[in-house]
Amino acid sequence: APTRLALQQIWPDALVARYRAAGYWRGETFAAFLRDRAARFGDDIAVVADESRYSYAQLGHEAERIGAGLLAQGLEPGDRVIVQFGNVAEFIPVVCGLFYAGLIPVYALPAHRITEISHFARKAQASAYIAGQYYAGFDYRPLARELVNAVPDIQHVVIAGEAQEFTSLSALDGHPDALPDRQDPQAVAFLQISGGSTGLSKLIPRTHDDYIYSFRASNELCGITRNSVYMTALPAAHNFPMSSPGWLGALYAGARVVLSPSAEPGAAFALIERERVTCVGLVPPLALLWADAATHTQHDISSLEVMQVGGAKLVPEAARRLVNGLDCKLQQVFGMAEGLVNYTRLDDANDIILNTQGRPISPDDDIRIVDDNGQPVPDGTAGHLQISGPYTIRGYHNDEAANARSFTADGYYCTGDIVKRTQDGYLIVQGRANDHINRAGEKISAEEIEDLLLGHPAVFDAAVVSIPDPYLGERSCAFIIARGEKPRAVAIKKWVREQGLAAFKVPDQIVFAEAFDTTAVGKISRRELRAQLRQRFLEQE
Ligand code: J2J
Repeated sequence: APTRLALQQIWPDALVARYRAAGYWRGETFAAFLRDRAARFGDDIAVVADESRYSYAQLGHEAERIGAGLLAQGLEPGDRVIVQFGNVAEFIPVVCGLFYAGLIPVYALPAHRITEISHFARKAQASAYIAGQYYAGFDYRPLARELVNAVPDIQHVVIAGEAQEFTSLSALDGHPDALPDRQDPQAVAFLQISGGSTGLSKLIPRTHDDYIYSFRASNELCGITRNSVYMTALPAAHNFPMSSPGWLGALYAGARVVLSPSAEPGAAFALIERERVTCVGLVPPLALLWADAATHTQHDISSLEVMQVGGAKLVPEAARRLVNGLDCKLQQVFGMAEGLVNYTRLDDANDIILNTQGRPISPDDDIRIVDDNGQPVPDGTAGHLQISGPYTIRGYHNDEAANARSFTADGYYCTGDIVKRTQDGYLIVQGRANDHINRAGEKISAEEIEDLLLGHPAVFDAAVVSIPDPYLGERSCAFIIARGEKPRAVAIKKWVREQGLAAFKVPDQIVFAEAFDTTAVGKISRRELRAQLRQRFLEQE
């Protein structure tokens, strides 16, 4: 069947042999390692969220109940299941339950709304949706209702909390014997979502072998052991706090995971004190906020050993502020849900930690930095970053157009990032080649928002551009040519919000323009237009 085929990632045979021989791919599966930890670390606390605590044994039991319960509902191993939770107690048992059942999680962020969720459901041909009743003041049941109407393939909806007409998470029940006892470690284990550089987010198929390697190796580079306490302060479904080394790395090590519902320093510091957190991953704006708050907090956060910062560029001046303001180690992380992750090493010299975004996890991460014509550039020269390696995908799920754009003929992933490499093999991120807005680590596709704006009756044309922002790093600015009378900016923003999409995608700023420059021969490209608008805007400020 075509969907089965699409759920494979195909590395060339020679690379498969190499990755196995090198011990990167060990034939482990998620279900197998989780079972093993439940048996070995039974009474140790695995997950802390709000007032809930799960020991490794309890997490295993919950996951078995949920996994077997979903199969009893008629789902079959290999089916895709959209999972949408905030940082709450149910999230990790649900994901582990899906792994136990051989079901394929599709990770949505809590901020996603019907536009994104129905897109994921269609692309993944998902048959189920699991969410919490409420998170951050939003009720997910009406969204579930809309989803079922929009995408008939969604046959099952499970809600944690008051489920109304849907199945309640707590009511799921099934016999563990129904769970598959073996799974293929080379098969796709889940679908992660891309930052969305062009158009809507793509689905990223990751295999057991490749992903487990990435966080097992990350544990070593981030100092995660059984004694560690890892805090997830960013949304737990995001690839960074999931796998670099993330809560999965922590569970792999037999460590403790603390889910923080808020990344705001007051709340997070209280949890750090209570749980003696040792490691946390943050985006640059949050890291700076934490460093400021740390200077006058009442809380004892001295247990913190490592603060990782990634998702967006940490400029050297900001890195210096962190190093000076914090009593723990700073680790820069430059990663992507498609694969490659770079870390500064914990024992690197300050100069490297402040000025680079680290170097790859694996000796077999094959980094190519090329010019606009695809020719390799020398070290120290900026170019396009392309990668192939033991945990980098060879293609997106069910998206030939994106694959034609984002992968070279010989299978390298074109990251869209412009980087340069130092002589010691560290990478420095310079910028990017495609037009997305990196809003405090949340990636927004300019094209996606432009397409949406063009649907507004009063919008004749729109160009969405990233503008440097002192707090967010970048914010989004929509330049709009009105059709007829100019609408009010607030009305446009409100309209965008009502289209049912993640709030972080609503343009931060709207600027009306009389016309766009389409000089030269005929029209200039969207890219040039965006660059021009950004330039002119910055000159005026
Ligand atoms: C500059 N740009 C960065 C950094 C990511 C670990 C850490 C982050 C992500 C992530 C991740 C950057 N400096 N330190 O998945 O496992 C930008 C780049 C990159 C894109 C990927 C992980 N760290 N970026 O952010 O899939 O442009 O993953 O290509 O969300 O974020 O975004 P995403």
